[in-house]
Amino acid sequence: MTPLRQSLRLYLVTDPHLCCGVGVIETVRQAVAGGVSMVQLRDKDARREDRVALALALKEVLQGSGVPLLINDDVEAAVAADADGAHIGQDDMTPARARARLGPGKILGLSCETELAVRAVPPGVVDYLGLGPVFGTRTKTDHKAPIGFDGLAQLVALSPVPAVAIGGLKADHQKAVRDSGADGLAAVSAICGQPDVRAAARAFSR
Ligand code: TZP
Ligand code: MG
Repeated sequence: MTPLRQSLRLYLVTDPHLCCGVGVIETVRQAVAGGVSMVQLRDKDARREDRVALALALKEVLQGSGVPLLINDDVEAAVAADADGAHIGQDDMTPARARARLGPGKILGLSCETELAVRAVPPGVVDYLGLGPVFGTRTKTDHKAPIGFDGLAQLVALSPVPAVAIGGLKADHQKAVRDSGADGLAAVSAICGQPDVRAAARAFSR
């Protein structure tokens, strides 16, 4: 298994509103203690300088853990913070442009909701795909229709790169995600804001 596939196993995507109890930094600390293997800083409303500052703080938390830190949407913030990579959507900077800004050594993820989008993934540019939403979710309301596990399996089969499932996923979906062929599962609300973040993350690795 390549290190990236391993990192995709349990992917925490942070949400500052859901993490409001202990905060994003403490949430990440506890989630990594619970077995999270990759972290994405996702904060749609932050100013870039605040996003970069938070990324730098998260890098310190993740230092020595082997857990990569990616930044959602904001490739320039990922460059400024020297994060491990960036995750973009269909409406963000193009994958080719993001790759050019990040350079070859960084991880680039792309969200795809449809077969059309997966088929359009440019070769040799993107490292992994985020596929979903598998289920409807209150965490992100502007998504297309949920694809379910059958839809997920179809997109995974088409994906030219490793893939992670997202959208309404809880610990007991782990097996269905694995059966779809995806390399891992990304979660926001099943971990962020849970009363015991570490235990919530650990529930996924059981
Ligand atoms: N992209 C597709 S669904 C989603 C994102 C960022 C949110 C997933 O959140 P949750 O709380 O794990 O359902
Ligand atoms: Mg985006």
